[in-house]
Amino acid sequence: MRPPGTFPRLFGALLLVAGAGAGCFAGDGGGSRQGSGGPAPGAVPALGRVVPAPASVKPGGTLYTLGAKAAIRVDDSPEVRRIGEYLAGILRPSTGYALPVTPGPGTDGVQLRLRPSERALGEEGYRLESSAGTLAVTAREPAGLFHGVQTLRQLLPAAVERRTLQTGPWTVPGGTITDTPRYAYRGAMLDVARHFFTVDQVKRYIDQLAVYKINTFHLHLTDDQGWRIAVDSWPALVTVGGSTSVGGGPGGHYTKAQYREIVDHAASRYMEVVPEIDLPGHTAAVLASYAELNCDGEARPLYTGVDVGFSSLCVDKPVTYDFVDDVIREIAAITPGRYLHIGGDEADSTSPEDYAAFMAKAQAAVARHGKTVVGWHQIAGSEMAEGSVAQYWGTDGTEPGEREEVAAAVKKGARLILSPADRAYLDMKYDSGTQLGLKWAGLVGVDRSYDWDPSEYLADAGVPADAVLGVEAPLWSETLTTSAQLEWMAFPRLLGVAEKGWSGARSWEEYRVRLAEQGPRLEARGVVYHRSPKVDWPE
Ligand code: TNX
Repeated sequence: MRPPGTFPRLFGALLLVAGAGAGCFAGDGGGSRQGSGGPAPGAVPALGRVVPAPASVKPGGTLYTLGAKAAIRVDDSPEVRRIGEYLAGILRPSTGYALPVTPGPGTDGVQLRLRPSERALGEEGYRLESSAGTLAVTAREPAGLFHGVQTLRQLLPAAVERRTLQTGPWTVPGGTITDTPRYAYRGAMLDVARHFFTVDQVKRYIDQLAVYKINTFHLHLTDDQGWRIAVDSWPALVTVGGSTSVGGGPGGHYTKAQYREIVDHAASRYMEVVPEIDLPGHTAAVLASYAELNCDGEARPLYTGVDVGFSSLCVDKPVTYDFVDDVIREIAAITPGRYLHIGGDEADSTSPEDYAAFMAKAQAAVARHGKTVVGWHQIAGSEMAEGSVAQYWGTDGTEPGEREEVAAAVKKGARLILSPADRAYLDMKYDSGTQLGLKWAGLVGVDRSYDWDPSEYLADAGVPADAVLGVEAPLWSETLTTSAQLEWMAFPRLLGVAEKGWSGARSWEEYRVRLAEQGPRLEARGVVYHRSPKVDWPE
């Protein structure tokens, strides 16, 4: 474990890279180079230097320059106006321009418009057209406009991301981007159970995920070391179960109002929240809070270590299912999203028979309260309802039998989220010198975390590409206590997983060119990141 307070000294050095990206897009509208779909490494056109890579990039024509008199012209609807204000909020401090958000006609400035007839853009796609005088983002749905705005901010000089007045010119390369996602589910998970993170810390993380078109935020709300969400019918879950964390430090929990605040903030970034209540293992905090939930009727002590697999709810007791139903009902009631995650991993002290019996009842409770089940892939060891979702977190070393169990569930109608631990786990150490994080799934450098293809990943076990709903990058917090630490582990690997989700498979050699340009942008937004030696970061 990392001794408290030892944090990579890199951060000071990072602050020196100010504004390095400014101007690097200027002047390159030249139409001769090819778009996406396989440009030679290093030859990515300026219009395509975006993460995740857009589906189609057609450079050409004159670049757009955002001028002091520009307006943000929006459709006359509250939602498009709100997206316009969000964009203005990004651009005003650094440009110093007024950038009024105005409904109504006009062909100059930045235009944000919904066109329901543009069926090909789907629920999340957009088109961005850049030329002298006008920059237009068109989408069929508001989520698409929001994603188009994320592309736009990446096409402006990196200094635009600063919160203080900067020098332009504020140019966007000329041409057209037409972009839709490869996968519908593009997730990131945060473990607030091992260490607790405040609402503001969670919002900050959500804001950074949004830049890379992540659309699902999975909150791991309960584990052995802490229960982090208030449940009215079982109040000791937070007063006792939420009172501490790994290492015995302070605990914390969200009230229902605070949870709603997170959900609302995520929704404003077009992200759906998936709450996770981890069952029947990872429940030491529950067993410490309520004596009657233990088979022998005696409360267990609170747990502040980092072992896994030792706790289990009492599968034979009727009160266990009152508890499960109450918790799922209350959490479902404050969750507008489709999914409720019931964990199911590492239930090593529950017998396979008990596990299957328990999971059948827990899944029925989720259905009763109107949600779709997500579970870690061990849930495939129980009967899964058609349409429910298994989250695969195996590695290259996972036994074929375990993969085949997942494939069998898929054949019966389950769908998959891929979070292979030796690629997508943001808590794995980057290299042998990394002080933070764990290494049970190996060292996961930035290149390794990028080097996989979700559609092929479980093909040899018999999982067809169309069973894959998408990808997710989990961030477990056994060793992480501050936002700076979370960010250093997540960035830049999160970008690669986001790109797997949005763009599908692409080559590392091409990606690393685009990734390098994100360094100054992360830095300008004040995000701490790991300057992996595998990337030629601009200085
Ligand atoms: C495995 S992934 C776990 C977590 C740990 C994580 C650490 C999963 C479903 N279970 O309990 O926090 O490894 O990397």
